[in-house]
Amino acid sequence: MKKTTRFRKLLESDTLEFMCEAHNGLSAKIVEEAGFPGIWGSGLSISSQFGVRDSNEASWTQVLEVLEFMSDVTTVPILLDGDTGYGNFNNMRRLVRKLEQRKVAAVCIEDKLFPKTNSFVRGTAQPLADMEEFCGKIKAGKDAQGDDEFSIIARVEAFIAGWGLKEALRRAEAYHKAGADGILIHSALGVADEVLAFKKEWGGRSPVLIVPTKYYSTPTGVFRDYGFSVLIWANQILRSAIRAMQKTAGILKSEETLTAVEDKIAPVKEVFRLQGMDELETAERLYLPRQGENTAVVILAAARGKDLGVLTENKPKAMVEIAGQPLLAHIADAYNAAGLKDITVVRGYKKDTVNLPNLAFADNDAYADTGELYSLKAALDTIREPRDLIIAYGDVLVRKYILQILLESAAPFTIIADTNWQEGVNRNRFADYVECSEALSRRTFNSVVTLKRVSTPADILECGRIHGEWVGALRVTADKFAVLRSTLDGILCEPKNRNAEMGYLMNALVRRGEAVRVLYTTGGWLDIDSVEDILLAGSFA
Ligand code: SPV
Ligand code: MG
Repeated sequence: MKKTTRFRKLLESDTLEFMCEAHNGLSAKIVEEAGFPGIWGSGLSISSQFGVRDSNEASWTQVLEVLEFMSDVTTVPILLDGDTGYGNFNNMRRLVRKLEQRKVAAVCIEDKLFPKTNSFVRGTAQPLADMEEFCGKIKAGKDAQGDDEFSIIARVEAFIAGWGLKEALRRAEAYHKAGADGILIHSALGVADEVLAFKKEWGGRSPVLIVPTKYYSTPTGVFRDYGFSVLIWANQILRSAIRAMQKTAGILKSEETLTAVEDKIAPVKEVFRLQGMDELETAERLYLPRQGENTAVVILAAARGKDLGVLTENKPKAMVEIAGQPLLAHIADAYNAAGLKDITVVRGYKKDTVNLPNLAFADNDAYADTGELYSLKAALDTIREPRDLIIAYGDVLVRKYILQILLESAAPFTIIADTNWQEGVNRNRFADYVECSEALSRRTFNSVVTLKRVSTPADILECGRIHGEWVGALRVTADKFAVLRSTLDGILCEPKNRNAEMGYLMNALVRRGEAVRVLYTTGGWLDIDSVEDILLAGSFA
């Protein structure tokens, strides 16, 4: 049901209905949750939450902004306290159109002069609007509304200004004739006499609304018996918030600790609930790319890196500084940038120096006489549930796109091979050269290339068979987690394999009949084996 329709139903229902004040999105939501079928957008409260006076100091468009937030987070109708309509008939027309755009159901205007003063501030000194002029304003508003069920309430301030019942009735009648959908009769007395007298005379000519802020001691049943249409609690949410804020601020200032307030204020999770964080989380699952979210990364960083000499005397290679931060931090940054946040680093040599934030650690304390697979086992032992995995070297810098290519692969096992492998040969070191089902060519664009063999120290690949160099990252999908684990255990149960490296594992997987997908690339990575590499890495990072 439209909000305008819902407000009309409240206005025209034959029982007394209650509306409650709100002054921003949060309070509007709270009022709706409390069960109120409608919200009073109080001028006093909205100006107060801005910290200004209820004297049209906040511009009407600033009020409108607040109304928009209130309307967006609620489903019940809002009746705006529109003061005097913020100008003449012309301003009123524009106000009505803007309110309708924001799904505000109704506006109440009072017959005073702009800039208005709150009715409880020297009321009898307040001049009333010219009655005819005010009728024109009502008519203009009614003619401006696009939705037939938008409502305009005319607020009669005759009692406030000290003019008495006769004037109140005369004005109410004129406003009714001008098209007002209801009359709000206001009074600043501590008893309800004025509004009761008015209602008695007015009868059922049109719905009557009241604001019993001052005559609050009158039992609500009296208003019910008199047949008032809507009762408005006009400022109590604001006033209770003021008291609570003053109290908490005072305690915090004097006690200088949260312990005195923590269990007396709303928990942060209540703030999140009111903000609708649940919905956002659901939407994120629906709309945000989730690449990498379920992937755990294992970085093998237990080795010292002897070839770096004094640089690794007191820390492992992974912690050697490159461009101002440890190699491992650069590696973690690249993985983070690809959406990979769950990173376990296997430490060994000088493990206490490997202590970067936001990383998990597993230790291979036997690093001195074991190899990479032994370290991998230490990491897998910390990962209980089957997960997608990326196993990577702790001395290899990679560009983010390399990781993205790896993550996009649908294959159960995937590696990246650099076709520019000849460069490495000149560097006179052992490298993870790979022989594949096919060399890179135009044909491989459409075919699935798989791994045949990785060069290992015990079984070095001859030059003629090399198709690329493994860049040091293997991706395994969760459904092959068990295969990976059992292959690894099978290797490590043999004492002679204590020193086995990653190439050995990949060859074992191939021998078991697993297809290890190879994606070719050129460059985009750098392994750090020498002091010269560190210098190169500075510009890479
Ligand atoms: C308001 O809530 O701003 C009102 C009602 O206009 S009163 O303050 O009682 O005049
Ligand atoms: Mg007001």
